[in-house]
Amino acid sequence: MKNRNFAVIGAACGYGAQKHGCQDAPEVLQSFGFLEYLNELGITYYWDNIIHLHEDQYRTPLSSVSIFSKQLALKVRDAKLRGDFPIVLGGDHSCAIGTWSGVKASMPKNDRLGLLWIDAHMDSHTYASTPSNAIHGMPLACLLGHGDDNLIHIGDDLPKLHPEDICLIGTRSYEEGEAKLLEQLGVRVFHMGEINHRGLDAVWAEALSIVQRKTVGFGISLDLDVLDPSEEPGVGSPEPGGMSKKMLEEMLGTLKINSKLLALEIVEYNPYLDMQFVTASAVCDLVAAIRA
Ligand SMILES: [Mn+2]
Repeated sequence: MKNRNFAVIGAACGYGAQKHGCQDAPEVLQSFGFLEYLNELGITYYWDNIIHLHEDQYRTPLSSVSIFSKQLALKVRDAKLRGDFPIVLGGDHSCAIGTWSGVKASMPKNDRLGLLWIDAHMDSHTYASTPSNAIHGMPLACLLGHGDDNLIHIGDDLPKLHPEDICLIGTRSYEEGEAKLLEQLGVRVFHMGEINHRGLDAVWAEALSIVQRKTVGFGISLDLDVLDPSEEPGVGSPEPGGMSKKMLEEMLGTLKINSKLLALEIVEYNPYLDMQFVTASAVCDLVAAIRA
């Protein structure tokens, strides 16, 4: 990836979460020195204004996420069309709707997009199954074409992802309704238990083959809550029993020679729950791992 510019896109989105905080993540990461860190690594990047809605655009979480997703999708699409490598800094995970709709919009219609969904949760609810109505619990279902009309037609009317082109890694907390949807669709879920049993490298190899089998390339949607909260406190919805940052860094490091990686998003950083910026540093380290 050495010759590609990074397009760093801050997505100040908190409309999808119940807890306050993730919307300030891009600004805090910027002040923390994320861009200086890219400089130190010798990465050339393009930094755009952080996307956030104006107060008068806010009506309901649903309308806000919908408007936000359209704006984010356009930015991501344009970055791809320039030939840059988009790195989206969330935001709560509802920003995934915009990120991957944007990547898809940059591709020829029949080209398929793979996606690694690295997350403690499934994020595959619809309004019919959600216990909380929080949209950050729905983005993966939306990208598969299941969900509210205002969220599944960003860019065009087609589902952005095929169930057989994606997989979930690190899952350990979910509700029945979303698990059922993924099962019906035939989506491969690598639960944390399977990772502990087989080892992350074995699971990683299988996951990479799934997302590349019928696609032209794949993206990574990385929810920081996949990491163990004892190590990384600064996340929106912490769940015990996660993977170590070191393990994940090693796996991301295997992607350095992989030109099929189309975009990366890192979401659910909650600066108000972070301690001494340890999770902010983790964001930098995880980006560096891919580039190294
Ligand atoms: Mn998530």
